[in-house]
Amino acid sequence: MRLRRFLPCFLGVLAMSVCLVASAPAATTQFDFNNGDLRPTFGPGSMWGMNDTESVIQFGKATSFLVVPEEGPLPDTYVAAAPMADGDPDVMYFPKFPGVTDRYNIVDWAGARGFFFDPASVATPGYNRINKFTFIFDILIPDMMNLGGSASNYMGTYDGEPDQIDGGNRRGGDCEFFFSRTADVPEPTCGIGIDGSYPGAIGQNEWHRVAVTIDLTLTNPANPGGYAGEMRRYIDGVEVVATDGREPKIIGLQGNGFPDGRFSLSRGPGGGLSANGWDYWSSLFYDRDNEMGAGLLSSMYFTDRVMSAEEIATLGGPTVAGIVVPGLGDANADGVVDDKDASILGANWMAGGAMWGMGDFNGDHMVNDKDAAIMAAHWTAGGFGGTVPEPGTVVLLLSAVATLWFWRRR
Ligand SMILES: [Ca+2]
Ligand SMILES: [Ca+2]
Ligand SMILES: [Ca+2]
Ligand SMILES: [Ca+2]
Repeated sequence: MRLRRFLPCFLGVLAMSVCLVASAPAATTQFDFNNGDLRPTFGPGSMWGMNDTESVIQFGKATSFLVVPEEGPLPDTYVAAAPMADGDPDVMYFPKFPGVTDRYNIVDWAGARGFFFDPASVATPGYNRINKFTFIFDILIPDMMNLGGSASNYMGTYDGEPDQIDGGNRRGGDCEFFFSRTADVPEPTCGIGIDGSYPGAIGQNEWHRVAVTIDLTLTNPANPGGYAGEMRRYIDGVEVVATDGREPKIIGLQGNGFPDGRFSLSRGPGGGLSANGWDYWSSLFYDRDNEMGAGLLSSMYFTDRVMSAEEIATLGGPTVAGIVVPGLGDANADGVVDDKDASILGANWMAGGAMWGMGDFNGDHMVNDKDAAIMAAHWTAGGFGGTVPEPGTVVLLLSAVATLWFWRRR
């Protein structure tokens, strides 16, 4: 027992020392919905339901949910949702959320369903809000003929600026990145994007890994001094582009791709005003004028940097295990097992109901010496994490964990 008490104390001291040298890391969070709730698998971010939303969402295996068949007229029977190619994922199901009225008034959220999102990030240097980021969704759309908005064509994802003003019109609660049905036959098909540009082809009741990157800090060489924010879109690791001449700076050329503008992401109340004076949470799968649809979401990944086409290509298509699968011991999923992970493990020592990002690497929902041993066995200090721990602290940590490991087996 003495060693069990010693280790967390040691890790705590280590964490304090690390804080002095660590640079601000990217805020990266992934949700996999494997535990019947909205907690992230790893990372500092969080999401939660508006009003009574969490009473109408469900968790379970994908194939436990019924969806509309791909072909034929509106059915009176349903089929099981498809599994992924590599298995039947744990998912969060959300129904088609109703919009609320009066889209041209500032959002008050009364009666709204959907999710708020806290990226737990800092402002892009020089700006009020997060102007460079990436969202990735492992998602299945079960009923594309029953989406919202005009012609029942739209299903929104994130809304960074509900109070946005485009072309002089206030567009309260309009999402910034949509699925839009672009074909009904031979099967319902959606593209992805915004502002009338929806390339790509996602079929109903199919799993896909959909990524969107936003960079609002770019300038347009053709318009010196003007901004040219860029939205880039990917399906299963492959970039999709429109053919209307607006690529890739689709949102900049549209006139609203400027820093802290419509497409930027909030850090929450008090986090910094948008260009339109908005300062509240960004939302997910909420759209004020009903441009929504039901979804099965297996994983969602967010990072406050613009991932490259090469990185997204490497991630490929949807998988049961999630979008980014950290190596053993890598609590914060930054690719290295170092003192940052040790400090996370130490901060959650003996915690129950634990997730990977708290230091539970063996999946028993406890953070204890078993996880510390796993971390020690996979220690890879150094690399691109940005922090180079002093060799002495690494040796101390490893010796502490190793001692504990041998002690347990005597
Ligand atoms: Ca918006
Ligand atoms: Ca999942
Ligand atoms: Ca790590
Ligand atoms: Ca554990």
